[in-house]
Amino acid sequence: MKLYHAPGACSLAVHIALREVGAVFEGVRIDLASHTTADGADFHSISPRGYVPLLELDDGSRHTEAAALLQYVADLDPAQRLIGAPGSKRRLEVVEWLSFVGTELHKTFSPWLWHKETADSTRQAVKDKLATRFTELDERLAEQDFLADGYSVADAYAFTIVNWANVLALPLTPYPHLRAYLARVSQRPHVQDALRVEGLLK
Ligand SMILES: N[C@@H](CCC(=O)N[C@@H](CS)C(=O)NCC(=O)O)C(=O)O
Repeated sequence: MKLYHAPGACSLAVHIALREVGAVFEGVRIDLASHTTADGADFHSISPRGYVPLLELDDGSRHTEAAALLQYVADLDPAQRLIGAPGSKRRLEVVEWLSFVGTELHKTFSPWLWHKETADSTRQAVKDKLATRFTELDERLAEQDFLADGYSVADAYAFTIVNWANVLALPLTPYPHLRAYLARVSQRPHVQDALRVEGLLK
């Protein structure tokens, strides 16, 4: 397998999950500013939308969408319990959180807060929406250590996206449980490995 990814981008979640299940994979780093691979190839010829993450399976097929890739990777080793069995309540819960992170967090941050041409009014509306979602997460994480019952791929995804608040200097001080959660997830050995490989550890 090959994971096309960029340091600290949403692809970090899939990178973490691949390590959690012990998958054998090659990481291919993409420069998202120029949409090129390290050897100068045009990334659009590989990923027509120009997006990471993209997972290339050993049969050569290419697949996208973080939430889908996370489910696929979690299923590679059910013993890791990164997602529940089909039809189980755990699976429903994990997929529910994957969808929440994808639609309520990931696509609220991105592209709006990453593009300097975003109007101030839009920027403020996005920050207000994120604040309500962070409050909800903070309340949940006051009650339990992870989003679902036990660590799952939804946590790899949430960890990756909520950390963008730190990069973008959005204060997380009002959310002590969310901050403790980020610290908890970051200490997982495979999360540390992924952060190290992506050059994100100080
Ligand atoms: N719907 C896609 C979105 C992926 C996405 O937004 N990727 C960003 C990085 S986090 C990207 O590659 N952006 C490059 C660009 O906009 O050209 C998914 O959920 O995987």
